[in-house]
Amino acid sequence: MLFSVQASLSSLALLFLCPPSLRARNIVFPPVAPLQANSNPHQAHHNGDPGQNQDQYQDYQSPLGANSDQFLEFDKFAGLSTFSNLPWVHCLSPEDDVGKYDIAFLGAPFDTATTGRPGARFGPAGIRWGSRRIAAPAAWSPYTHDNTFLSWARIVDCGDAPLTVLDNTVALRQLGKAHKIVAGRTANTSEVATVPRIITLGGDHATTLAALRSTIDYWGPVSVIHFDSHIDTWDPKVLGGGVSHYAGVNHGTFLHIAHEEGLILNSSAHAGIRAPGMNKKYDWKNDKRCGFEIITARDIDKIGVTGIVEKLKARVGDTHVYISVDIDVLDPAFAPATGTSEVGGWTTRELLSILDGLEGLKVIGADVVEVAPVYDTAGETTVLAAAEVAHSLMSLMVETPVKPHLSP
Ligand SMILES: [Mn+2]
Repeated sequence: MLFSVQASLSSLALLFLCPPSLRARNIVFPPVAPLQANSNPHQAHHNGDPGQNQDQYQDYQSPLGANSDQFLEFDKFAGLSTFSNLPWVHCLSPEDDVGKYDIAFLGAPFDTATTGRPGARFGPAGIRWGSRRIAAPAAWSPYTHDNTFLSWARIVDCGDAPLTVLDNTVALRQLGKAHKIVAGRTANTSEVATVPRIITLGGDHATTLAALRSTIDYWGPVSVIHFDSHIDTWDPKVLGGGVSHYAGVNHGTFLHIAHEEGLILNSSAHAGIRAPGMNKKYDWKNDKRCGFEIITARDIDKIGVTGIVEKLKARVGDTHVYISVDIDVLDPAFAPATGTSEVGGWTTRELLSILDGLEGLKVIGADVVEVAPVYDTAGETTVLAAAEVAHSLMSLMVETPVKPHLSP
């Protein structure tokens, strides 16, 4: 009681002793005044304080100025969730004119071809959620000082392809059709790149088969750089045990099938492999037959990030490249939210450095798959990593525009 009387007295004393300007901060709500001031950097002061370092901001225009066009458009947490707050385009509309684009994100909510934990059907939504702090006006790389969102390419999010959860054969056919529609539109910046390129947000890894069945139309057979802890070239007779033809098409056999269908070149590579084979020799021999060279997870300890980048670049050479990133290439410490975790994997930083090191390759398609958000941490470890992986894949596409030599 005594204490509170003393406290009240001292507050009163402060009120009378302090000059009015120190009694309270001059806050208004909504905070219109500071925003208006910011809209012109030359008048960026208020309350009579011109600011000490005003000159260094003279070439900087705040995207949030109240008079700027983006005042009601740009907010990382507003509106509906798209990948990195990109504009949504109804790419799958039957209409001809849906708005043009050069690079498209396409969700593939599909997880009924998994052999481990299901849940990747929620991957596209999870990756978008993990990307919500990435936004074009503020995406300047601290490493390159470039902003690949603000380059030549118009980049959009097409939303998710409608895929049945009750029949894998039908679902993969639906996804293939969606890919063909999205890639079949005229590119926005046609003097630079005539065919839009797609980054798929998976979905279990079988979704890559549908993507490769579409890329063949324009790009022919491609080299696949496959980041994964598993080889995924398993013979359907081995993985699935030959239960049925239907069971043979799954997230561990799709690269075997892609090879059988002539979709990929013999200059492909796995990176980050550490899961065991199911037999002593056959899996590895079959993997080689499917066109792959193996870079194991532990190779990074011997040759480092640079060595892995050099190996991958030498392997694919000048060919068209499809990059597929199974998030389980990362150690479960960095990506717990996936279907078939394998310990002893790469860190997020290592993977991002390797991906960025692939600059210059002719990347014609890409994906991030096997993200199953239900197993993620409260800190959203996996979806944050997956979002940044997708951002890196997008940057590779922007850095190297490519034109196809085929027309379907
Ligand atoms: Mn995989």
